[in-house]
Amino acid sequence: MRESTPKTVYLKDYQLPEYLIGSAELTFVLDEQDTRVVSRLTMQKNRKSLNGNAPLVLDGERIILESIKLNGQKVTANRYELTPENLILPGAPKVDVFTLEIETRVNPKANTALEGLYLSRDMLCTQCEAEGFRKITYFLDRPDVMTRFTTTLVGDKWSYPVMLSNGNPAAMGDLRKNRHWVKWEDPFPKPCYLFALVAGRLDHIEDTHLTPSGREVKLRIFVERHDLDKCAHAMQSLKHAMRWDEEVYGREYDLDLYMIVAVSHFNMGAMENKGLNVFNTKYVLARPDTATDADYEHIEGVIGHEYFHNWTGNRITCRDWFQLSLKEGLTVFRDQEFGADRSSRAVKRIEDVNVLRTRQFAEDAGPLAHPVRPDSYIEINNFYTMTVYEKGAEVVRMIHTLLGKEGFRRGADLYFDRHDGQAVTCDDFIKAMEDANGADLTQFRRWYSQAGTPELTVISDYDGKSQSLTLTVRQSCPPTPGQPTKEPLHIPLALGLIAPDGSDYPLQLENEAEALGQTTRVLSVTQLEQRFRFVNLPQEPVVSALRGFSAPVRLHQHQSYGELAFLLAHDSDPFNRWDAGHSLAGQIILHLAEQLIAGERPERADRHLVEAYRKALAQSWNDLSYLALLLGLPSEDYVSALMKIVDPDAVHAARQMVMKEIAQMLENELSRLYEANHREESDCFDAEAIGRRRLKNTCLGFLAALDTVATHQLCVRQFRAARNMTDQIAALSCIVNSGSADKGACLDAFYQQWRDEDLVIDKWFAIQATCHLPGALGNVRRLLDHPAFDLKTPNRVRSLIGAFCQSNLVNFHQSDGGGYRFLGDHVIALNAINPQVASRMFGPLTQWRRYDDARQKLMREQLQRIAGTDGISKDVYEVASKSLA
Ligand code: 0A1
Ligand code: ZN
Repeated sequence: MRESTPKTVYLKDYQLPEYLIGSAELTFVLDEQDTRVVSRLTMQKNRKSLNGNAPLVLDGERIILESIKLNGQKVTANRYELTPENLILPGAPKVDVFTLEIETRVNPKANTALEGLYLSRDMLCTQCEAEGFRKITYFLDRPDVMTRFTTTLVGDKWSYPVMLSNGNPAAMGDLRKNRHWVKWEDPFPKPCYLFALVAGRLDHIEDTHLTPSGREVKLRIFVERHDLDKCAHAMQSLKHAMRWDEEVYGREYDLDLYMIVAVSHFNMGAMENKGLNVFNTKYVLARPDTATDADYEHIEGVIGHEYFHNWTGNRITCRDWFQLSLKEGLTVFRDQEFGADRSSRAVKRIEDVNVLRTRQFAEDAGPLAHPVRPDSYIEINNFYTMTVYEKGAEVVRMIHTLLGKEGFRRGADLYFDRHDGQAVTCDDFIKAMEDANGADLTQFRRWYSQAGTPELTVISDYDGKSQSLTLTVRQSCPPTPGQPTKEPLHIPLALGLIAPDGSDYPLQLENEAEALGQTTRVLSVTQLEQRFRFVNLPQEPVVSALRGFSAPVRLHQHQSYGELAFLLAHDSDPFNRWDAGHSLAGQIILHLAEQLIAGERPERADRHLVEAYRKALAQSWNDLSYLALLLGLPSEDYVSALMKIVDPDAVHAARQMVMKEIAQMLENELSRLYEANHREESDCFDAEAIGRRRLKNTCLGFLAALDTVATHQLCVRQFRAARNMTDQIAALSCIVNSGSADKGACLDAFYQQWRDEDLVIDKWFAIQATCHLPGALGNVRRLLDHPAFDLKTPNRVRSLIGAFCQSNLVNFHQSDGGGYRFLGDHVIALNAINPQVASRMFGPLTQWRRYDDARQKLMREQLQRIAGTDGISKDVYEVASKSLA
């Protein structure tokens, strides 16, 4: 166990910083194992802080202190105090403004946690968010201390020909012994979490962007030489993102240079460091033969996300880490909208909601549930969550829905004007939205402070005589840790009413003189129970509620299979149309699973689904990606979420049954559609080609469920002929999950073809890790010994261990607890190597309360084992202890 319980940090304890750092001149003498850092800080007492005579407490961890000077005078060891986490000067400096010069050393190579300054292959790089800067040098490591940074990098020309930091290059020169130096200046004050440096043997591609105000910005993407041919899409994405932010938000970039570096060892997706984004290679590198259409889309999304942070995050940053969603929720909302504008809005919305409903809803219902603005944490790295990011984005989206597009833009303009250059709170954001619109969001603010997914029940009552429909809407929110009771929320409920002929009724509420022609209305639900009466409805309508998923709630509505099939056929709201089909399929699978659990042997699934699919297949569609989504069955996660006690075996078996039945009943239609959309193309990336591939591979997935020699041949044919990764990997996945005799040969061929492309080899691991056939765990264990596997590379860990535990429910939850032990082993191993990756890995175990007694016991055993680990990190301790509480 830990020697001491890690301490909890509370939002209510926030205090202004007692000292500020106006400027920091940093010099790094780079070395793989012994980098010297000289930091010259211009500091001052913070006049706004009450306690002007407080001791100076700097943050710093795992660094070797060489010397300190205060105003040029050496500070001797008896005049400072060193703890594992701080450097303390007990007596406050006598003057208000002073300089502090601190010399320290760090070992990047020993830094397997990948936080602070570390080595990725032979490249030196940094990750400072949230609290990594304190692992580089002593500093006031908090986001409300904003500093002007100047960085000089000194290094060997052969090892570090390229040396980058934030801002603009200011000077450079040669030194003796084949060494050189470069000086970077960032004119924008920033918190130290946005500091970055990168040094190594890097190549780059370059482009330019002309801003509306006429400035030319140089854009550079740095990668290792062999990856230069995989940067074009990232560059295009960046240019699109820059244009989009100019057009939609009127915001342009503010430095002369924008740099992106791709590194292969990275804990997360990417990081928005000012002027120098550091990216996981996964979100930069793409070539048609190495990356799937989904990869292309994710790259555009993440490039956009990091670029948009320049305004929402960097120019205006967070006062403290409790406000993380101020920048993340808003920036995710911005990247989602960018994606929607760049491709199909409906498809994008469905994908985003799918992630929210399966993953964020589970988080919100589990032991780690927390509000969008958490009020306490042990380790802030544990709060880069689905709730802060995705639910945070939904909260911003609801403001957009309530204020409308123009109102939202007015609010954003005021927010940027009012707070540029400041570190602010979520409340400041809402205030700007209110002030710009004369709106009152008092009740709405509860979305930031209340955890848990609200339940919204909609009951409709049609009265033929008065031709009116009364909707009774009720809201409630389940208790979450630390929040036993909740207040009602302000929920925007978008809805439509559909006539029996499939057309939308114009909507008229009882107190209105006439219908205004609108067919979707946003109702403001603010009370526990509320009634809305719609009039002028000659025939009973079908209610299409929560259109576009207008609020992150669980909707309860009594709908028959027939009504869902009707909505699937007619709803004019593309999200709800898809959702109706999804819900229909989900309920049918759930019903089958329940029959299996009860020991029945259901012969076939309800026919509503097959008939609805048959209808959909007979129509002609413009957006083939959308059709592919319409046909896709809900995930096992989605179905599991509908069960009181999850039975992973029953869910899997039921879903497979439905998959196979659809394939049997619609084999001709699916085969025809497959053939009609199958092309062996290598470099076609327009929406139509992407849609064709998505639809075709959805059809292939169904057909493969038949698991016959003919379908094996079909998959192998596609696998062998594929000239793009989307088709190749789709076919390989079908093969691996089938009884095909060619399985081993295809896996080997794939490995040989791609052995030099790390990101493709990640896919090779993931495909095997997610194989739903029996024996997958044994195979995953064997793959741990594969020469290409490495516990120190987060992408590899996620592709094998993460994929198995998070996306292979049936095998992870095998009843003997083998999957749980496997995860326990690796969380413990990773705890010592990389605590962030370790703690992000064991999400599945935290959900133990959703399973049967036997599984609960086995899962808890592993949590207890983890909690008892020697040398447990704060990250892992927090998740394990909260899960068990
Ligand atoms: N701010 C980044 C996410 C990020 C957070 C933490 C990291 O390391 C601990 C790295 C990246 C983003 O939202 O993209
Ligand atoms: Zn972000």
